[in-house]
Amino acid sequence: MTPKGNRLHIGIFGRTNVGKSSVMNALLHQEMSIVSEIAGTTTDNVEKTMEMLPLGPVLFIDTAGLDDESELGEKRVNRARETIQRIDVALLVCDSEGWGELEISLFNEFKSKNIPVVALINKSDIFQIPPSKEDEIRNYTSSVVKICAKNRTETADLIRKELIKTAPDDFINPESLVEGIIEENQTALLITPVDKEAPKGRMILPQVQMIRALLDINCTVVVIKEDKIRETLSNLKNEPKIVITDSQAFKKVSEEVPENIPLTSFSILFARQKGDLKSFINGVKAIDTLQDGDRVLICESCTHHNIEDDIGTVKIPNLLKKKTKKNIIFERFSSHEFPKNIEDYKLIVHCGGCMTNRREILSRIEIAHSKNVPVTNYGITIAYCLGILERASKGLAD
Ligand SMILES: Nc1nc2c(ncn2[C@@H]2O[C@H](COP(=O)(O)OP(=O)(O)OP(=O)(O)O)[C@@H](O)[C@H]2O)c(=O)[nH]1
Ligand code: SF4
Ligand SMILES: [Mg+2]
Repeated sequence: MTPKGNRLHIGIFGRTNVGKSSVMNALLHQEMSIVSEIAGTTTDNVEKTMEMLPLGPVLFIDTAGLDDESELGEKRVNRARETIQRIDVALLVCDSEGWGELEISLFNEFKSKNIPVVALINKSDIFQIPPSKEDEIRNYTSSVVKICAKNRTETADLIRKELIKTAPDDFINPESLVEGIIEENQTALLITPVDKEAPKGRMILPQVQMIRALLDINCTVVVIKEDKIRETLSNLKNEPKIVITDSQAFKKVSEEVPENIPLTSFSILFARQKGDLKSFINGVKAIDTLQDGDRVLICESCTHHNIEDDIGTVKIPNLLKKKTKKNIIFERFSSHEFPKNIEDYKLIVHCGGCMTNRREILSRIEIAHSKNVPVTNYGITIAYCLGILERASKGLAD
């Protein structure tokens, strides 16, 4: 199954009762989200993945109405607003009367984040929108579709056509994980420790994705554990074009892989694809300025089961303590929501983001930078603390 982070994230927004959930159900051809005539029916995000050809794997997110004034409304509205940080395309639903201040402010928010917007004028079976109103909407976005969400097949068809036109190009033609580091038919050596963190009986998602990216360009992929490096290098007829290692084995790998063979890590390649490698490399330097009592935020995009020497709670804090010799306060945050008080932190160390999309990581970097808080990520922190960041990121952040 396609990882969630690689799916086009499509958010459905609008006032209560305009038909957002009906649109979601039309797109999915099933009763996924509850529909009713009572305003405020959707109280929390409803997410569903699907294969939408020819776009490919997408994730739909139905949100609560943004004008919900009920007791719980504020929480719901905040939740819907948080969703804006991680969507690639917005479907903004309104009915014939509903293009007003709320839609305009939402539209401006999407525009400021470069999120393309498809405006959906719903309930066309019972309302006829005046042409002047429709023109007004077209002044905001060229993508305007009149729909009747009750008519599912036609609605899904109209929206799909519009999505094909509006989806961001970096989704339609994404850059490969291994772009620029290896060419067709060359050999890559992957080093994947199988330790307590490795799930039983399978490889973790970043490893699988890397193998797939290499196979896509017909490379030979040699996968080993970290105790077979010397043996494998001497057995291979030709030197590998690139060695890609799990960050946790960096030290040993960099000692055993000769300097003339390029070496990088899974997390550095993912940081390049998912976020902004340059920002992360600049951000990591803040480690050297940390003082006693400074707070560092360990930020994870999903909640996962903690294990004994978990990377976020144990490994990264230990590395930073050792490197800085300062008494740093670490706080951990795992959610799609981003903490409101990030200016209280001297550094944010983000996880690899394998379960999230590029948009969410870029939004987080942008928010942090707007508050002058440096951001880096796990893999880059590990490489930096071990003194091998320069080698591992050579030529990748230009
Ligand atoms: N006539 C007509 N009714 C529609 C259409 N689309 C949705 N509705 C009705 O409008 C009402 C609200 O639809 P929902 O899909 O629940 O709207 P929503 O925007 O998700 O509402 P909240 O979750 O409460 O914010 C329901 O009674 C739907 O049956 C449409 O195209 N035509
Ligand atoms: S915390 Fe981050 S790196 Fe870890 S599994 Fe979740 S998204 Fe992936
Ligand atoms: Mg709803």
